[in-house]
Amino acid sequence: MSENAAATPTDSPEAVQAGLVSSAYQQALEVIAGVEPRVAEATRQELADQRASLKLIASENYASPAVLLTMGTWFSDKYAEGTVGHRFYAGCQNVDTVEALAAEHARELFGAEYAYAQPHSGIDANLVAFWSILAHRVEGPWLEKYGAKNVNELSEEDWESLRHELGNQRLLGMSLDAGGHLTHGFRPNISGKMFHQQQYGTDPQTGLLDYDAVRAKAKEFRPLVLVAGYSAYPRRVNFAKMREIADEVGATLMVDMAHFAGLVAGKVFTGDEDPVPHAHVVTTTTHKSLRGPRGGLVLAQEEYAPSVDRGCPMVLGGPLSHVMAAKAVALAEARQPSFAGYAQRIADNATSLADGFLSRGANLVTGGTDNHLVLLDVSSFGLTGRQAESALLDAGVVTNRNSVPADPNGAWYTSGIRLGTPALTTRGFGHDEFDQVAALIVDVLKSTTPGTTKAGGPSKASYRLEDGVADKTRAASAEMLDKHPLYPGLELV
Ligand code: DSN
Repeated sequence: MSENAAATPTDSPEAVQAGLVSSAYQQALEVIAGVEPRVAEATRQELADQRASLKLIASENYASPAVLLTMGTWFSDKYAEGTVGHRFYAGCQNVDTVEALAAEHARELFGAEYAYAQPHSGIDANLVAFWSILAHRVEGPWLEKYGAKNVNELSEEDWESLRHELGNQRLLGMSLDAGGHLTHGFRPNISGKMFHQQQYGTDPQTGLLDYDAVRAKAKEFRPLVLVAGYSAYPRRVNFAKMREIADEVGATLMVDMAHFAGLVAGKVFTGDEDPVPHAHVVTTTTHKSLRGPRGGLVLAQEEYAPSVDRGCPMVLGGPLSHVMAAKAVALAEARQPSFAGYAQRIADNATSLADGFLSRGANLVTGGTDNHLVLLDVSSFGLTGRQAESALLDAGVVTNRNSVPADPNGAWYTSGIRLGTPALTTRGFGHDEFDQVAALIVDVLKSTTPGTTKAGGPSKASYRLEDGVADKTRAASAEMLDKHPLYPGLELV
């Protein structure tokens, strides 16, 4: 993906491949336009927009044409509830092939004992994980006590007691404003409703995880599930320590590695920083740093495999076979030796981005990064996250606003901007370009002033960006983006 099209001879394998991809999409868009031209037009425009902007959303990436094309097939039309070789529908032999391949690649790539490729998304993967932990730890022993093979064999009275027991378990996860995810026990999410939940945060001075504080909280709360993982914490986690804590309190350790799965796959995170050998259950999405299709995945240690396998019908319906096929393709790509280099560049580029901010006087939560993301505290610019996000978007820089720890502006306006390097690294941006990206962002934020409300008070949403700054930023970005084209050689007429 990072190859520069300008340097590619027309008969090279890359150019031939780009010609095939161009022709595939050209023809597909013509077929679509024959039915609903506005969808074809929006699809073309989306490519143009993505090509023309600096995509810094930490959870986004650009999947390869092979992955994207795999999603647009007749596998979409097939129902296949069940598991490989054990389906509730006839005619699933080809779905079996792609699901088994996705699971095999996932096991090999991550060194996992078991892989389940059916979850449609990250929240689905987490729901499968939660319910499989409940099934393994609570329902299983309960059935054994009553000598029942499954819940249908329980009396109404025992079933009622079991339902109460299942709904009476405790979960400890990282709080949203410290960088955790809303599926890790946040009250408005189902995870915060189905469990009694408590949250651990980060050290108020350093912004870093304090393992002693997590341990103390776990000892006091004694959760069934300890969740580690994050979506806005710019640092690595010691999963060996998290497992020690889980073991001390008899909890199951579940790690959500959705954001950093690519760094695990590329062996940037190894040893204590690799969650797979330490966690009982690991979940991920496949479309972030892993560069696959939009979907989820569960990895588990063998003892949890039978309950994970019951993801359907436990919380899932029919699997998205076309997406499982694309997961198999993406995971095969991630097993190529070149993926490790890509993953390392993601981390190196994040360091360069962070250094670019720090050298220009900006404040970063935790003072830097050692993963794929940076959390910029924009309050020193006199802005909310919402104002900063909007001004940057005007200038063609796509980010998302994000809470910082103990955020005075709450989760809607926020005081932070989250920036990630996976997408632009896919395009081939390197050290100097990420430094320049930091310079452009600081320039936009310094040129933005908060607006006022209708009543004349300070607004958290409106803002004014000095004239000319958006155009200047777009022009500087275009120079870099043109050097690193998205889908080099893909041309639509
Ligand atoms: N929406 C994803 C993110 O941006 O981190 C996680 O759900």
